[in-house]
Amino acid sequence: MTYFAERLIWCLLGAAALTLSGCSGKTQDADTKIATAATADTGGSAKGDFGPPQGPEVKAILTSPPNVPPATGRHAPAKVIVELDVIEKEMPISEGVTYTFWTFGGTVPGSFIRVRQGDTVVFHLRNMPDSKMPHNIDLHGVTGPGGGAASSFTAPGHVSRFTFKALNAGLFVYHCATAPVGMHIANGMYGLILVEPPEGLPPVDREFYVMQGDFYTTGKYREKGHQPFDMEKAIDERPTYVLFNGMEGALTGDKALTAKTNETVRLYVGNGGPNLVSSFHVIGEIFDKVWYEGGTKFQENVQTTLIPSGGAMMAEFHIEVPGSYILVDHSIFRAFNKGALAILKAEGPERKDLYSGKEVDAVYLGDQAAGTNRTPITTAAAAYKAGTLTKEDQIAAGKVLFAGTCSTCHQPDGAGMEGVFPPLAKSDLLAKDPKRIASIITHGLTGPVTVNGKDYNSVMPPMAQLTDDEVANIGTYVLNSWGNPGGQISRDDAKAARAAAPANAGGEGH
Ligand code: HEC
Ligand SMILES: [Cu+2]
Repeated sequence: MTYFAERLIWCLLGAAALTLSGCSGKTQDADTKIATAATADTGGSAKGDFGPPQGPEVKAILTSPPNVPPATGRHAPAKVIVELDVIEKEMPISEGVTYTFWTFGGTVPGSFIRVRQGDTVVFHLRNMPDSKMPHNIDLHGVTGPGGGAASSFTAPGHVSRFTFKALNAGLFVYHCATAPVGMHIANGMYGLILVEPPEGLPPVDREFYVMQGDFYTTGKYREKGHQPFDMEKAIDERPTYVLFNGMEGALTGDKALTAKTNETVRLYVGNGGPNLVSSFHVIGEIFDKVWYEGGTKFQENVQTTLIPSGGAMMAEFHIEVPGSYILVDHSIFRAFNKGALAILKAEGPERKDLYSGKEVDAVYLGDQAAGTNRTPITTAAAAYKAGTLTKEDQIAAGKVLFAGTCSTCHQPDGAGMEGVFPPLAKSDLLAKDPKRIASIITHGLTGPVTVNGKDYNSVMPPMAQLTDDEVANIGTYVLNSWGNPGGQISRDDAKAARAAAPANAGGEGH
């Protein structure tokens, strides 16, 4: 049934209070104008009342993230049964870290619900018998006080039922609203309900369900073991984690979202909060369309879109170029230091006409050449040629190179930065296998490492741009500085390390 047929039915059903003149079969133009006027007069929601449900009852298909239920495909209002379980359970929040989540449907975010505007939704909320808390649900797509909260208050081992008519189309957040509300949300009690417009949404190739949330644990970011909720951090809005889909790495590695080039992807993205606003961005893509705030209108050609806490949006983009696209909260420390990072992998043939990949990698010294005294480097190079290179030459050259390459992260005094960049000063990891430094420089290092009793699990990019000479000099400098054991790295050591397999962080030396 078309939208206009729909309107006709609605007119016949006697929504006369709005304006009957909209029903008397005039030109489309006039009709549109009147629809607009009606919207203004009524606040817009009564137009979603298409009368009583028709046809057989429908049981809503609920999906776990990142999956989205299929389109309802319905053209008339129906009675839709939703059965949602509240489950309190321990799950990983990061590698080696667990948290007691409170969930709708056993996942964070909770099950995705998809209905059509005008549907009558009969909502059953079941709280598992082994729950410790009562819970309820406030759906932002409900017209009625509390969005269902008071009617759905459910003790452990009980089930509640309430019914609402989905008057407004849009993408809506739902969440638990039991006191203390902030705590229930912080523990993962939120999800999305899509109310399709009567004509449905335009078909796309892939749909994904992603939801951001901020989490507060007593331990630090990535501190191992079971981590309880930290009320004080939550009140101060100092999250330990900011995550997509409830767990660091929920959508990376082999759990990354996948698509193919030439496909159109639609993301349904919500923000459960409880505190932060998301600056949602996909690195390397431009949203062709964004239904901002989950509403009816779309904006086009958007780079970053704001998703309020307790809000949502839909974004569509066509994929032209294959590769990995990174979903982030562009408040960027959240992405790289609190976990707000997901990956969409697109497969397909290269499109060099659209994106070349790296074309030039030439030396560009810029100001660095003028500002830095590079004499020790040239001295060392000349000494090497003459066959008179000493350890002292290497240390002097390595010192200059270290300042230009490594000190940004490891700090000029090699002290590192706690929890982020491990120290090179008195590093027990280096002492165990001093020659390994050549491999670490040329191949980089990823995965968990322990240095001087502290755990790190981050990424050092490979410094493959350095020549064998430079690697040898930096390595020798580090080994002979800050209480490290001494020793020497030769050009041949560097060459051999570059050719060998990368140093594995999980391997020996860990
Ligand atoms: C962009 C930041 C960054 C730069 C630049 C960088 N590193 Fe690292 N480095 C790291 C990180 C992060 C780790 C830990 C990796 C992990 O967790 O697996 C690390 C680990 C190491 C380690 C082993 C751990 C330890 O403390 O002994 C050594 C040695 C090291 N880096 C040396 C260097 C040297 C030498 C350079 C310059 C050529 C350099 N790094 C440049 C970030 C960096
Ligand atoms: Cu709750």
